[in-house]
Amino acid sequence: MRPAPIALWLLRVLALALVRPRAVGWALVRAPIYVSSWAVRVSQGNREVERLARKFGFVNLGPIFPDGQYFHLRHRGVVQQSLTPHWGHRLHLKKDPKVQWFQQQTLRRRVKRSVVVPTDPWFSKQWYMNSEAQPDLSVLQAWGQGLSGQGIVVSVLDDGIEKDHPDLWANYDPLASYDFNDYDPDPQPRYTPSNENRHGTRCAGEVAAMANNGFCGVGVAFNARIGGVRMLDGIITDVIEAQSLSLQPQHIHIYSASWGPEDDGHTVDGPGILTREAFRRGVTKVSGSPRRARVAGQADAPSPPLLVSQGRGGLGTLFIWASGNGGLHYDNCNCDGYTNSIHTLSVGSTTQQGHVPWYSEACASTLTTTYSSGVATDPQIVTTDLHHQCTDQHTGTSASAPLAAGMIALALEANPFLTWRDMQHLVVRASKPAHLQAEDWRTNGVGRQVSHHYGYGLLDARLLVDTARTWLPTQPQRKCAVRVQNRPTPILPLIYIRKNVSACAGRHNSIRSLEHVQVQLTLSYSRRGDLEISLASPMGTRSTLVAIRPLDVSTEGYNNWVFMSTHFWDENPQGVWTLGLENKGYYFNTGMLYRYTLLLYGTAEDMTARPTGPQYVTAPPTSWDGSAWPTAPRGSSTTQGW
Ligand SMILES: *[C@@H]1O[C@H](CO)[C@@H](O)[C@H](O)[C@H]1NC(C)=O
Ligand SMILES: [Ca+2]
Ligand SMILES: [Ca+2]
Ligand SMILES: [Ca+2]
Ligand SMILES: [Ca+2]
Repeated sequence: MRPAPIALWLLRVLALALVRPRAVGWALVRAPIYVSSWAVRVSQGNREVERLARKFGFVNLGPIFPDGQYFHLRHRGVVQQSLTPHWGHRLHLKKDPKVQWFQQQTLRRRVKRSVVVPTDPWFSKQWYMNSEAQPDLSVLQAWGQGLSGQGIVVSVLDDGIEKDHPDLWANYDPLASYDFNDYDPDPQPRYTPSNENRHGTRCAGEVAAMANNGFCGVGVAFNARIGGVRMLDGIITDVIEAQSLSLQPQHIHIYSASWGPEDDGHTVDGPGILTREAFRRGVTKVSGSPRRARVAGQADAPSPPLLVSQGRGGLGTLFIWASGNGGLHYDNCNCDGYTNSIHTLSVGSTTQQGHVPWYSEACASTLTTTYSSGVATDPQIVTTDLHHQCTDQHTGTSASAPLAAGMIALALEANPFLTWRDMQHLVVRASKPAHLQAEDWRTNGVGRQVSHHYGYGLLDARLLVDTARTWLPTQPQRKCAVRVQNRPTPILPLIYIRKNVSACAGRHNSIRSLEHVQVQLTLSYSRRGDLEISLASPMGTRSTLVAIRPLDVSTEGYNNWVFMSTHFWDENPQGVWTLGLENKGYYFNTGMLYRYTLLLYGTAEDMTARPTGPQYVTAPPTSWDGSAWPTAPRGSSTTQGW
């Protein structure tokens, strides 16, 4: 029984319905939104208009042009915004012999062009945003719709933030900041001759550097509030990571992190018990222990379990994570338990020319990609730097995650009711292969192209915000665990383990459309890095869970390690799953597989049945202005499908 998530989901649907007019307003590109005002042309000017107004209950707002032929009327009894014209008044005006022409007014979306292109001197160097790169991140198009991250709070978990920087100070948010290295509220970086603590300040500027202030460039979400958590400049413990990731979870919407275990190509490591708990608390509701109310003279009576709200008012914290910089060491980000967590949205990198950068790590858990640096001749990222400076030399995968965090801030401004899972669905849909080059692009079972280098491809801000506006909430997450094997089996040079899976069909957690898929393995191997592990879905998508890592000579194997793949997103999980274990190295390698569990996450909904592209809400056939005509009251729209 999972009553709580379903109740929560229903609440969210209701909340969404109540505030939907915003989304409806945006849908007017195709569907007009009628407002409570009319333009009318009458034969005898003001006298006739006054008569009309009295007769049908309009307010005469006067002539539109000085010659007094066209008049502006408003009707107080008509809802302010509706998806259908007001048929009653239409009929009245049509029948009146003195009315020569009339038109119920509709919303027109117009944007001030002046705010669209920032005037900042270094914006011309921001090739990934100023349409110099083709395609770029489409940020200009999202700004052109009036989005700039207003009201969204982002925190960069790193080595601090120069909070008095001339391009950051106005957006700096002390409530989204803390110093866990010195345990004080001030995350100002520690200054050293080598400027080693410039990283957090650089990442912060990518998200929220100020616009139109005559200084440096701009952040993707230049009106977002930005905080910094100083936690990488000192000893790092599970406690410090957990505290950083759960700082002010009701205030901070998005955490951006570009750190993890060493990218040395032989580490297999993930978050500790407290940090895993911090992720879990960020996105799922946590039951506290039942409180016992002591009433005088009575025995202890248990009260209902205390529900501690999850991050972002129950919608779930957004953790944006860099995929890793271990490319040179043939590292694989699926050996990094932070980026491969289902709770983090992992971001890879590409160069301006669409090449895989030398530092980039490939793995199946990467969801999307943004631009970053490449070889010396490739342009790098422009952002704020220590000592009130500006730099055009920010690099690596850690430059990509903050760009994605900024774009996600724009999407959250367009629709503040997105859950952490909604956002991942949107990112899957708003990422495109574009010109990104890789040898492993494949089309998965639902027709999307996906690569281990790039996930679903280059993230497109315009597509992301458009899809965000009209997104129908995803149904509660379901999890189906399939224990495939727990008897020791020798790992031959190549073995396949096939399992016909019902995906919990007929049970409360039956899954129709996949989100994340995890494979939990315990195995021994004589040389861990030589073993390539892959997973193929019933729909024929093959995903590499870990490729060979030549530097990983460990004899420890994997102990309950969880690999994750995003490549099966929206596929139907029913049918035969095939795990492949293959020796890709030293001929005499041996090993034993002890335990293999397949963990499927997803929903009961057939996500492929949703219309592609932005979706439109439909109006119910009800009326609240007393007329018999179907008008859609502002905010009471229902969504399709249920
Ligand atoms: C998998 O199991 C289902 C249900 O038992 C069955 O209908 C289907 O034929 C099986 N598929 C294969 C390939 O064995
Ligand atoms: Ca401090
Ligand atoms: Ca600026
Ligand atoms: Ca790594
Ligand atoms: Ca992840």
